[in-house]
Amino acid sequence: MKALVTGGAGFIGSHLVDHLVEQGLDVVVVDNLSMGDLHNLRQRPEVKVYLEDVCNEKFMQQILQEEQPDYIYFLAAVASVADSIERPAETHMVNHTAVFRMLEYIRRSHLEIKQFLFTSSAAVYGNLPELPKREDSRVDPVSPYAIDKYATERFVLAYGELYDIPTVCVRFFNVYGPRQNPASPYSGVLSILTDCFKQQRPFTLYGDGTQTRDFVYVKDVIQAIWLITTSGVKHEVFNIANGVETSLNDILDTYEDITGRELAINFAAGRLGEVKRSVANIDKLVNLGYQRNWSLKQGLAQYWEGV
Ligand code: UD2
Repeated sequence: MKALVTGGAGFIGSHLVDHLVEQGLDVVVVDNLSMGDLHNLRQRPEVKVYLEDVCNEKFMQQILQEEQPDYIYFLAAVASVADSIERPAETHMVNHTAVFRMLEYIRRSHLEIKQFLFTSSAAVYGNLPELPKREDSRVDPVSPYAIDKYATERFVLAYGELYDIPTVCVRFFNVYGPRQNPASPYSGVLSILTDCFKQQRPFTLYGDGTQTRDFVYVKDVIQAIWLITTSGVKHEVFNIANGVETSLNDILDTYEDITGRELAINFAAGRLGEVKRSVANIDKLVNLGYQRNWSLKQGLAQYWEGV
């Protein structure tokens, strides 16, 4: 069995690659290292890495023909709302067009695949008040990033149904864990916080810290993806989250306990257009057999231990 992982040198992608190899699969990675890092991938005979852009249509078609993957995990993305607002046309190419072209190629060339999994985001829910977010909750994608994710989901599911391609979509909430890059101001807050604790430098808190998120440890994310693959489910959308709402203030307290260090905090104005509260309903995943292995406390403790 063979899997193609786009974005496989990235934070979540590289954990998925490790898991797929453990499960006995050969893995082909396509990554242009715009967000990813080769250090995330150990050299192994089972893993072949192509340093290419998923927007290179000819290359992607060639890879599909040559490699004939059984599973396709599309994780390559410009995963930043802010970046999508700065560069909507460029991010649209990666977050939408590259996926659409791949689906179209699969359709035209009648490639036999066992599962095509597209990774979407909680961003599609936007700022609507209903909580927790269920997969059938109303959506309100407002940034180019969220619009691309939602539009692509629709194509992925419609192609699945119309042309009998086993497709599935997942919506990531706030994923954290080892290998998440803290370097950009739009990096995940827990990677930034971890770096602040490690370097003993102050953390900038946007807003009053009462905003909430649903933080999910990357190992649980991989467990969820693998469950979705092995269950053979198709033409469905799944939230991937912890199902627990946590405020930033609570995170700061918990993390201070874990590290035994005190953090200096700079307060700054809340980020414009940001979601105030976020939490997922994960019943659909649980009904598939998902059992959360990592509470926030356990995940953070393991993350910190490895730093
Ligand atoms: C997440 C996703 C984003 C998009 C969005 C959709 C990540 C890394 N980002 O953005 O891609 O899907 O959800 O809603 O998962 N914060 C600080 N200080 C910092 C950094 C962040 O106070 O130095 C705050 C930030 O203002 C926010 C919270 O921490 O209230 C979480 O921020 P984030 O960037 O980790 O994630 P989020 O939910 O804004």
